[in-house]
Amino acid sequence: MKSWGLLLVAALALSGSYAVDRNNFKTCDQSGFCKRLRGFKPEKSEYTLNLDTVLVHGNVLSAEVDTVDTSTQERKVLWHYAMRLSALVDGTFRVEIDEVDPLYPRYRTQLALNGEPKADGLKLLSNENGKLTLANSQGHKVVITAAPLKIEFLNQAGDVAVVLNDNAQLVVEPLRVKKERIDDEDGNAVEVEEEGTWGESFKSHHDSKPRGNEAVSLDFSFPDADNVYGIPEHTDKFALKTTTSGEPYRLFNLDVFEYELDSRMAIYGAVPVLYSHGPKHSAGVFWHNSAETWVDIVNYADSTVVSSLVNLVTGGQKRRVDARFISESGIVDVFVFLGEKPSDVFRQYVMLTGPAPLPPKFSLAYHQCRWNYVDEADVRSVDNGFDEHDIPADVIWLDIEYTDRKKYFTWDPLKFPNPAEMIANLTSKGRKLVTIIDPHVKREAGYFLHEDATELGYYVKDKDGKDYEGWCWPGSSSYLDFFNPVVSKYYSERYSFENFPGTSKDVHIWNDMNEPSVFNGPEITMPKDCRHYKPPQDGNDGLAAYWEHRHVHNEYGLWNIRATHEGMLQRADSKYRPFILTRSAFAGTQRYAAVWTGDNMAEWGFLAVSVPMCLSLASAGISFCGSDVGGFFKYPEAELMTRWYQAGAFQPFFRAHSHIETKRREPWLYDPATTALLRDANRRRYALIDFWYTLFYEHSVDGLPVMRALFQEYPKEEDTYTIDDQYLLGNKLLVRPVVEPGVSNVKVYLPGSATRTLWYDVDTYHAYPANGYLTFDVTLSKVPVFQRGGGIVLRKERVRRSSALMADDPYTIVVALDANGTSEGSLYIDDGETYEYRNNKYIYAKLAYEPSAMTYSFVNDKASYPTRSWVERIVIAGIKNPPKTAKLVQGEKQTSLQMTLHKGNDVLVVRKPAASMAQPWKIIFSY
Ligand code: NBV
Repeated sequence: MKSWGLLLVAALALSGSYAVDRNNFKTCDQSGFCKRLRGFKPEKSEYTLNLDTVLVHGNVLSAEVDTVDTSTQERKVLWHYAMRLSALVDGTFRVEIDEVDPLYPRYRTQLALNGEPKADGLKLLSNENGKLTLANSQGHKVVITAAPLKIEFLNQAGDVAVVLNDNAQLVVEPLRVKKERIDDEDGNAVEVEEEGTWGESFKSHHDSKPRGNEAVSLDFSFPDADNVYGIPEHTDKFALKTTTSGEPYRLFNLDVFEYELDSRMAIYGAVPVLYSHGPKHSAGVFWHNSAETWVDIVNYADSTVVSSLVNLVTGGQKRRVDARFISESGIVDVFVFLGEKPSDVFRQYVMLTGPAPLPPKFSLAYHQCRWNYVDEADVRSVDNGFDEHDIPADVIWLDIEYTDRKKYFTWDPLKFPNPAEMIANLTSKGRKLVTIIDPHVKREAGYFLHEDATELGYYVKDKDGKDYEGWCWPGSSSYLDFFNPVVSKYYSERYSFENFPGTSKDVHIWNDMNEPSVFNGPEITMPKDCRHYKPPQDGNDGLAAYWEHRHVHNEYGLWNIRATHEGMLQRADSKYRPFILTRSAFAGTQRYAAVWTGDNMAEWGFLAVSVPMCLSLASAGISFCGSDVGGFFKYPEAELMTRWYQAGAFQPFFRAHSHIETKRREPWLYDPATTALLRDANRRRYALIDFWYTLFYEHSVDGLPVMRALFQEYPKEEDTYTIDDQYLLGNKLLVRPVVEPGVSNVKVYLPGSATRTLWYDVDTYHAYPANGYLTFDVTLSKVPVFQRGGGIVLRKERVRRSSALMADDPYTIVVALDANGTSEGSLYIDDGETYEYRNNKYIYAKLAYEPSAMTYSFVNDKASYPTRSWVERIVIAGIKNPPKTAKLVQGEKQTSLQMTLHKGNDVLVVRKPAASMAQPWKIIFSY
């Protein structure tokens, strides 16, 4: 019998048309809590802070918040809630609202935060006229109005940057006991619960909702904001749109087959962080909740927002955006970031959820994937193909077909009989292998994983407490319950070299389908009434003894990759850095894995959307992002393939991938001219491999996006606020990929000051003053990439088969001068794969150019690395007054250097300085 998965594939091949089946996924109206809370009008009750209960202790203000009945004079208290407001370091506050005495504990998201947030001081400044005013130690203020509850956050400049509950959309639905039916004398029910409270259906699926309604919601206002950003993952623009006349943005990790463009539908990832920005300041909120969530946005400047609403809410002020988060369960738990600049709010979020650690260097190079490389001979021939065609590549990937009939941690005995040998062949060229491990487990007698999990009770349970069974690639499947530490430990151990035979430290992991994807489940995922492990506690029985999938859904994949990460560390005694690629994503994912944008299509629109999608993920802490180069479904013709390689070469995660039913498309299968263009794109990537590595090192320290929106660096320039077809790498390169067919020119916005900022075309060194939009000619081999004047970028121009083989190669240092004739940059070097950098075995150096001298100096002089790399050439672009002589000073040695001036474009080349990069050096210029 064919498996469900193959039937799906076959259906696609036969249908020939590609479009998401929207019927498989809920609209807000089909999702009980979304419809209920979106329609909520706070007419009869309000949330009120009880001023008599206020207590400020340490960094926390606690108080009781009650819902009161506003329809009568007595203002009867309806329900009691406990509120905590905590001041945290770095301009961050946290607000938690839970029931005072819930029927069962409500779920608190567990893995998103990178440890306990650090406390700041909190002082109550005043308590008068129903208002409390507080301040942290940095001068950020909080003003709490008691009735109705409203919380205003003021930044250091004294501006109100974020307001909670200004629109009175705070809701915490109390947990209740299901009432038995009560009939009147005629046998009619008198206590009729609202429909859907204790169960709801979607298509053929019924959700038993044993806890009833338990949704939460809150609104946020951002005065002075022009736009809001974030809440990935969607295929929409980076700047979020007003949702009043359509669907809200949905955050629910889903495997959406043939997902569509320009959509607010949920797809694989869900990171509930949102930022506001305007010329005055930036701010942000992180909605710390792992349940299904919908987000409504109202941007009062949008033409779709009627002026009567603008007048009513803002008094006519258009510069304001409101957002409202609605989640199916959990508590209200919000972090507020007070900026004030975009880079501040991005950092504030990342410092809570943890920056991505330094990735192994190979993972920043080029990856070759396909569903599937069919056997060992195929892998060998693809690997050789790169050498034969002189195209650098670091990694070959194996998709699900390498396994013994979709049993993960096994190899197909006929097609992959000698994995160790196959891998050794790759590693001899400095290359690596990535294999896929999906989270579904084939329910097959004799399969160790299934037998262990069944025997030991390691599977997620269904609503009745039996092992949950769904359908996925292997057919009937079950899913490990990673929420149980014992299960995660067991799973981690499957990655040991012993348990996953044939693997070595050079085999890395791809965790796909971890939303989780369940072909026959509601919305292609796990039923919400499935049960997950909860640590046993006295008195926790019945509904208090487990979490439902509804509570944890968006963090399921995070638990999966965390266990994988742990396993990969353990398999090599924590010596080597793991590389993991995940499809589902949540807050904190960046601590363990890179993310790609899933099953896109070989269409221009999908190439274009890779930029806003990765910008949005990067703003949410996930910088290591890329799309399937070439497009997963369908076949990219030469021009699209060329443009995708050129774009991918300038995006953090650079991997070509394709669907099993599509025509093979390794770079040499195109016409020779196209192959040459694809080769050129890869070479550009490899030439900049140390630039990328340095960016990711810096990212591991400061958490700032590697791929950044223009407004991050130019926050006052309003034109940049909605630009999402070009971006910056660090603060040095500006990239405008060509994502349109048949164009001979593109418009590029060059930010900065017209009199002070220069942008150098990286191919010609021609300098363009920042001047807003300019039109640039492009050919098929040309992609507009500019280096900022004032920035130094290091290149390696002897391109080899893999990045590992380039480790000792010399550098070309490209110095782009600013208007003052100065420039600076940085370089990070280490062994590329171990944790020895934590023992000071690395170089982090600053490069600085001034007319009198150029210096290469170590930031941490206790750290060193015995690199054999040296300086082959220094290119100084934009030189107005070239020096006459140059002398290298390194240690005791002094050497006179040769220079050549290229007049037409003001470029001075210092030839072969031959300075070692293992030690600091200085070049002194004289005039
Ligand atoms: O494992 C097969 C594919 C994989 O190639 C792709 O990259 C994933 O996003 N996988 C999804 C399963 C289903 C594809 C229709």
